[in-house]
Amino acid sequence: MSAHSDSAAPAPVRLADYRPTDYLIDTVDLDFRLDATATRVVSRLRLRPNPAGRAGAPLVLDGGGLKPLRASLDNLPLDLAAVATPDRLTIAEPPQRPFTLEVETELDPSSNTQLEGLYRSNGTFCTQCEAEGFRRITYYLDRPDVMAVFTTRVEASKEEAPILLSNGNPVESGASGPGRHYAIWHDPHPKPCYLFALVGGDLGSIEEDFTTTSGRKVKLAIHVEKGKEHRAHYAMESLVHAMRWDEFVYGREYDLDVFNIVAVSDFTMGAMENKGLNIFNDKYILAIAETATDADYAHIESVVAHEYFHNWTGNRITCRDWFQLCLKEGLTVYRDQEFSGDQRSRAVQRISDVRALRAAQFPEDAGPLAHNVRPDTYCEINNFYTATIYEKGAEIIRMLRALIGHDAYHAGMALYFERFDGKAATIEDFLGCFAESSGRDLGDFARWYAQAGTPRVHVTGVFDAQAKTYTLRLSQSTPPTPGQTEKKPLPMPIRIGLIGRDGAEIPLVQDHAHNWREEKFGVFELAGPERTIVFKDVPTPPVASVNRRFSAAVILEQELSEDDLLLLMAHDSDPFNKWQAAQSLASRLMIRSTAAIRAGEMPEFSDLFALALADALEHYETDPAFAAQMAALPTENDLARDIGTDVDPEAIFLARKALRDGVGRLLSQRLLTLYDKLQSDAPYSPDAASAGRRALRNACLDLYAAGNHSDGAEIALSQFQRATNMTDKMGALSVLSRLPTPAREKAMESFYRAHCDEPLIIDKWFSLQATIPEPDTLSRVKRLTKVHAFNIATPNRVYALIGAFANGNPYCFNDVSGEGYQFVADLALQADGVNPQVAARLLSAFRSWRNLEAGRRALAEQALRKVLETTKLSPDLRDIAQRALA
Ligand code: B3K
Ligand code: ZN
Repeated sequence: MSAHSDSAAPAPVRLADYRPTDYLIDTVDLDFRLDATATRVVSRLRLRPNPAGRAGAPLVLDGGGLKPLRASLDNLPLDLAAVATPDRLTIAEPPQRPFTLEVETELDPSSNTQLEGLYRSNGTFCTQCEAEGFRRITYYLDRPDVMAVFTTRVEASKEEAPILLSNGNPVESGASGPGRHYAIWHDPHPKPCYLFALVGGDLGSIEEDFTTTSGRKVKLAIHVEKGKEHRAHYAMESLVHAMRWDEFVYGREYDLDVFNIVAVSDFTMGAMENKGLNIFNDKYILAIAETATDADYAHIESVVAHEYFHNWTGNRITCRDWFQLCLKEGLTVYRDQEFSGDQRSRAVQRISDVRALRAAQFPEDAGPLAHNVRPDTYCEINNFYTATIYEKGAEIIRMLRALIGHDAYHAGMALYFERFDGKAATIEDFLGCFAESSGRDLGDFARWYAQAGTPRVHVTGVFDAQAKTYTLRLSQSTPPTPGQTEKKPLPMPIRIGLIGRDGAEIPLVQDHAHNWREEKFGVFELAGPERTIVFKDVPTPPVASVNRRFSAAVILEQELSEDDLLLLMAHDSDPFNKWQAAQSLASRLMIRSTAAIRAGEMPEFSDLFALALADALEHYETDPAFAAQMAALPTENDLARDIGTDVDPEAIFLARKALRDGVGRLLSQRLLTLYDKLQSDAPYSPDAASAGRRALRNACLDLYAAGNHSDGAEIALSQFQRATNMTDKMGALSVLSRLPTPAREKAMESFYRAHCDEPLIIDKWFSLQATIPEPDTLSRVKRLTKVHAFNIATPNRVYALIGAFANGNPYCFNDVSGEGYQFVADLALQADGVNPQVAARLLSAFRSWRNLEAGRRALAEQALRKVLETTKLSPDLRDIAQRALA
């Protein structure tokens, strides 16, 4: 099982080439004898010719570096040498009737560092099969449209693995020879093999009983490293909330007698939705006040829900092929976002989702790695678990719902569940349900899936004092992306409000085309390249609040004066646009300062902005978490994106620092007062309201310290020393990390000493140090790669240290020497020998290299070329390097 295929890059796979398989698999019987280095797997497949396939075609099963021991067809032994290679098993002339194929393979889970297939994490046997990991366990038709009923027997040493789990329901268990035991699991729901899972280990568990609305009793269990059971309760609560929510909002019930979650420390992604047996990165399960921040709690709630929601959107209805990945991922992200919005503040949820979309998806869509939400072609499917598939995929569902309305949306979903349950579906199947439920032709809407790039919507408004009308002109265009020069207009919902100079909302009445739905909900459809909307009975020149709630996933270009933005900041009844106004104004100031700094002039400052911000923070009562969002000024990456070309990350850093420092200085007293007022002695609770107060308090400290270094450091140090929960501890340490004082190094050291045996906490320590915006951070990070706690084979460690440096420290990553680029490229190469998916993710940090100013651009290109020139690249890393440079 080598990480690299021997030959050159694999041939691209094309959506247009899809055809059904020639054979179907009805049932799979698996028998695992777990062993650290020599696990034996017997697979017995019941196959039959597919009526939709080619009669008499050879049967070709996928393998991934397998070691076959024997094979038989209908109990007659096959000549292994003739039929099997590590990557393929071929039966040239299979029977044209149902038949049984049995194959035994041997695996070495201990040496599997790719974390795909069967591997070990801290001694626990576990699996990860999506997208194509099952073929690393046994030969199979490893594609999502082959759905079979699985029965799995697992046998292991009783001492090493007292817990034996697989998909479905437990059927039987018992002793099997000296010191060994077994368990049999049966999953009645046909599924593709990417949803197969197995776990064997010595774990601690918590359990809970759940009864579905229709009365099915379900045993819920979460299994974690022994001694950490008490850290799994929040995840369990989240699971129960998610199960209730899916019953209530989508009418979806759980469908097995047990639901197991296992947390492991070595996991490439966040978690995996295997049927009845979710496997999680322990980062998204374990939390108590002393170890996890409020943000960690929120992530746990959303990831637990996300994986649970896949039971219907992904598992019961799966994807016909991997091009349809967004069918399950975009939809499930949308569902988890709505769930979190219902559990917490809707406005704050929307703001954080849009922040994430802009931070990860917009740059992808604007750079060399841009791709359709449903790609036409791929070389390495693992490189398509992207922000575009997930986050933009979710935005498309949100827009669909806004366009057709709540009722048609839910009627369409009900139809989808009914019609495609137990099937492997396509985007066309999905959209067809909504075309039917809404009576609309969704042909144009489907372009959202086929056209890459972020649309730009340009808005202008004209007030006619005589006629008392306000005319709003909207127009859209999408810039070209790699391989797609011609772009067509996309139907999109634009939510609009008009605000008078007094701050009051003006009712929306269209002058000619009266449309009660648009006027009532304020959602206007922009379907073609442009649209003009004339509002009547507008008494005074209004300010248009456009794309409220970020109703369309676009870049808005609206000419608003600074007065207009201040008005929206103070009065917009739409919290998203209130926040957006603050962001836009701050961004405008900092972008002007960036240009000034590059020209050798002084940065700008605006007292009015700072004072408006203070007002917003002080009016925090209704939603402190929202106020904390107001306080978080656009990041350096946000500014780089808004600037677009000829980006100078150092000037951006200085401009942003200047505004933050200025705000902190001007508002010193008010920030400090608020900081004190928000102090609480109540015991820690992770609920949204308490978390919001902590977030705002920490934001106040952060801004205060920006303008008052030595005082700020003192307060931060005292908060750090007194903190009884990780949120306040990290809040303080993060403030300290940006202040080059001896207190910082002392705090870092004491944090390390306190938590050195807790890898998930040390990850926070890695990330903080990797994001210090100072010239010697690179040497610090290099030093940290040598400490005992760092391990290139553990994805969490690599993301926490190297990922944070590459993505969260633009000042140092883009150092004018090019050393940041070299370092990240070298680390990606090192990681490639261990876990190619992690390596590919690291290298994606280069996705915006073309937007840099000429000097840095050349250095970034050099680093990428060096990667590409390396011999023995994994297909994953090669694919990213090639596309980034194309
Ligand atoms: N479906 C998994 C991701 C699998 C990653 C494969 N490389 C997690 C999720 O989206 O729920
Ligand atoms: Zn998912």
